[in-house]
Amino acid sequence: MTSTRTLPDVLANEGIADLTGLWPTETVQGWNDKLDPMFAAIDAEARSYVGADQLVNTGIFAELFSDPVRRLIAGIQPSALLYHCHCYEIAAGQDKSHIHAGKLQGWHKDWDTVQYFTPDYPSYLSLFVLLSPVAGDDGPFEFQPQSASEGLRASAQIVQLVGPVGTAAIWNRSYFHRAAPNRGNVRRRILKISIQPAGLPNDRIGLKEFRDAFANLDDPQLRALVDERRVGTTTPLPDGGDPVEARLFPSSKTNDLGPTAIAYGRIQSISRRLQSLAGVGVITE
Ligand SMILES: O=C(O)CCC(=O)C(=O)O
Ligand SMILES: [Fe+2]
Repeated sequence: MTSTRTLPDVLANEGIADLTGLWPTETVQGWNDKLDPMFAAIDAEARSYVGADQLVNTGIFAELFSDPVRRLIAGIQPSALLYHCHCYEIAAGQDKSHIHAGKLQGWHKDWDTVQYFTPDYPSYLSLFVLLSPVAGDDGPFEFQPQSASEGLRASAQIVQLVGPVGTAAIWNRSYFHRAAPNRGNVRRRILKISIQPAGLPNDRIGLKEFRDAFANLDDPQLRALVDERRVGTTTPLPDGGDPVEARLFPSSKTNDLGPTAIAYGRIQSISRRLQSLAGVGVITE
């Protein structure tokens, strides 16, 4: 569904937009050819990762941050810096979400985004590219649009990220979302990028994974995305960006949460907010 609204507008006010097609399917298949042996070596783990440094070494990083992708990112956040950049697999045959399973059937906001949350501007974004085909029982990512400030609602309309390899979305980490349980018999594989303005605190860009990525990149336009020295600055990305029209994701189902769960979630949300304002208990994931 196309709209005449820009991505920053949609990401601030609906929270999620469709990026399918931004990475050609053949390119994504090529990434899987490289990733298959890497993941095969670690498939005993409930959740397994291939990090930013490995994405650089395999050449995937350079294909991932192609010219149109960098311009799209800079069109939303001129000074974007990476916060996450990895591929991960989650185990098959599960009856619970792989993350935050204990509460609200896994529904959560990324609480590390709450302290500097701004309703009018999408500061904390993730991009997902499906690297394995995902149907309803294969642990789809689920997202509740139109309610970053409202909180989680019982039986709310939600977007489910299902589709073939290459299906992609960009979403606001301050909205409620979850991974549905991966009940199927295939490990679900996703490529995840998170971006935020360089001026915001960033406790991940100094990790070895990103330092090694930086050290092994030559292209200044790619290096800027992982340059720890940009933290705390407003330095724009070198190539600049264009405003991009958003494609909306239609909601396809409702969540299974009832009023009691929602009331509990409200209390939890208030308490997290207070902790965050007090500068304690900030959780990153
Ligand atoms: O794996 C997923 O589908 C969602 C994980 C999640 O909560 C996140 O990336 O913030
Ligand atoms: Fe999350």
